[in-house]
Amino acid sequence: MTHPEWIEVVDSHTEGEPTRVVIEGWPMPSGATMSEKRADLRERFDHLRRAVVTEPRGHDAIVGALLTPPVSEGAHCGVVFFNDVGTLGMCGHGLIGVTKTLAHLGRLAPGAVTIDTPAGPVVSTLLGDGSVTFANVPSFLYAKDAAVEVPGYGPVVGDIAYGGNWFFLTELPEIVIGLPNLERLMAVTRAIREALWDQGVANEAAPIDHIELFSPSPRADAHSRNFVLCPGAAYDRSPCGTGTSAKLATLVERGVLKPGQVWRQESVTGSLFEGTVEVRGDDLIPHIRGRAYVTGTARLRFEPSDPFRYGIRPA
Ligand code: PYC
Repeated sequence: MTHPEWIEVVDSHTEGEPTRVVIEGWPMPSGATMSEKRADLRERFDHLRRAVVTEPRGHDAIVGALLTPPVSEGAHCGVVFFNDVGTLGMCGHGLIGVTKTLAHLGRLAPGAVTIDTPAGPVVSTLLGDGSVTFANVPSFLYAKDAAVEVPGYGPVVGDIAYGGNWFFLTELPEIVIGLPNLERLMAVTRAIREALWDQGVANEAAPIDHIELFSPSPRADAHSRNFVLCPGAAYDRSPCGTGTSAKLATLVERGVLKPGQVWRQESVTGSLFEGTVEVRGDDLIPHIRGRAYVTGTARLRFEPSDPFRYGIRPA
């Protein structure tokens, strides 16, 4: 195990959801592909994941981003995203945060760059007004109207879709999506996630670890409001970049949204992502636009005698 005494980070939030980009002090994971780098990070550096994003130096909602050398030709860099419980294939709000952070550090000028992720290369564009738009990995509706029996709530029907991570998307009109209702929203989405796993309602590749609820939005400029339970203990404060991608692919495949047509997704906190879908050959490529703001820079310290050097919760 490597035990760095400090790691430097830049913090930002994207439409309310925090990203912590590691810029120095974390040894590079090895691997010729981003999936191999992600696997190496899991195997050799899980203690650093916990140290950087969980308490006492972080909290459940932070998504960490470890920058790596690129693996595909012409790419600007690679990135492995991680959170309170593990790693992510892609992270939309995180990619917007990484892009703004690189610009803040003087490592990126306005324009488009390719960034490699374990889910595949994505193209991120820093726009003149400071917002960021990214072209995601191919996204798709995997299963329409999948049913699950949720203990305490009854049958729930929803779609299973991929947008760089796996999502179960549904509507529960009896539960209002809003900040005053967070406890109920967390409880029902956790219950759905557990029921999906217990009852084997699944895709073949990876567990469905994000649950996304939708309702109409009170905003005149938004098409929908969502609540997204992330894989660990947190909900997404932004509309979720990969979740909005999964939603857009679902809407296109259901014939509700046309390619190129704008969809504005509001989050439970009231923030907004704007998205469209591009058809590229057989693939649906979501384009998601949002804003991120740098909130701080820090040198996290890990004293050898600190009993919570690698987080409070055990591995
Ligand atoms: O924006 O894709 C996203 C995301 C995933 C988990 C938290 N945010």
